[in-house]
Amino acid sequence: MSDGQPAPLLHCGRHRLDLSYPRVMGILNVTPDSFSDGGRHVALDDALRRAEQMLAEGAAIIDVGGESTRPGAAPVSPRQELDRVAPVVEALVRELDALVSVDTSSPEVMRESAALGAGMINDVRALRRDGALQAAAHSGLPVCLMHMLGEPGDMQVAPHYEVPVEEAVADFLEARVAACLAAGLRPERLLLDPGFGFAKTVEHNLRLLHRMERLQALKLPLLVGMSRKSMIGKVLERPVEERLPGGLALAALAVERGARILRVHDVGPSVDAINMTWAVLQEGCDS
Ligand code: 9MG
Repeated sequence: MSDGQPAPLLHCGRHRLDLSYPRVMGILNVTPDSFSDGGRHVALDDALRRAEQMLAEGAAIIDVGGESTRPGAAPVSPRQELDRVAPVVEALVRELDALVSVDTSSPEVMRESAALGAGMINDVRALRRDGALQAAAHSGLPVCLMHMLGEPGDMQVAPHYEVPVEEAVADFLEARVAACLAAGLRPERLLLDPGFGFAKTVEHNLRLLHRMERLQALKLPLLVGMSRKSMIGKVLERPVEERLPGGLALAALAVERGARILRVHDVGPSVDAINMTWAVLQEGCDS
């Protein structure tokens, strides 16, 4: 099926990621509340086992994050973030040879993670922190640029856009791509993400997904994350542990609208949902 998107082979350090079909990125949060409190060694082992399970279920990428970006979350220092993330990145690369993405906005964490063998940078602030553009350019790694206004601490306080949300998101991402190119990042290393749940009401999120074709016009691979998010909770009135069916429906719709990487918690069911969606979309493509 031609969906107007490029079908690149993304160069992620030692790994190559084929984006001619949609792939799953498994979420591995390494904030202190994410794993057992049996000490550093046990927590590292828990993280490794969890990543191993996600890879076995079909994840192509493991996204490691040491800063909570939930609405209202408090900031962490680069040192704290590095202490959480670096041992996990190192172990995932060494023991599992995994394609590791690092969910960070900190130039220090980008540099150190790249040196440890990470294959991708996922920045919810789209390289707007001081020094982040230079650190990402120097790493040579692909970067996911996400749309967000404000900071996680205040982003959900009355989000408002003067133009339709899909236009605001497209304009923002276009400006960030221009900043990246000016800093020496290569266009074939960039991915874009509308940032579902970041400075957006439920209505913004629904509209953005419905009109995601607008972002395909930017001609870069699209990554989306909606897994377990409050937009599902609000529409279906479900607590976080009952949001999987809603999340799978959103994943299928996102693939139909051009997403090539889905960032999810529940890897196995998501892989099935997107592969099934993709099979339908491919129907008739060879004939
Ligand atoms: C870290 N993180 C949390 N939600 C996310 C999303 O929707 N996209 C990306 N790229 N990262 C996210």
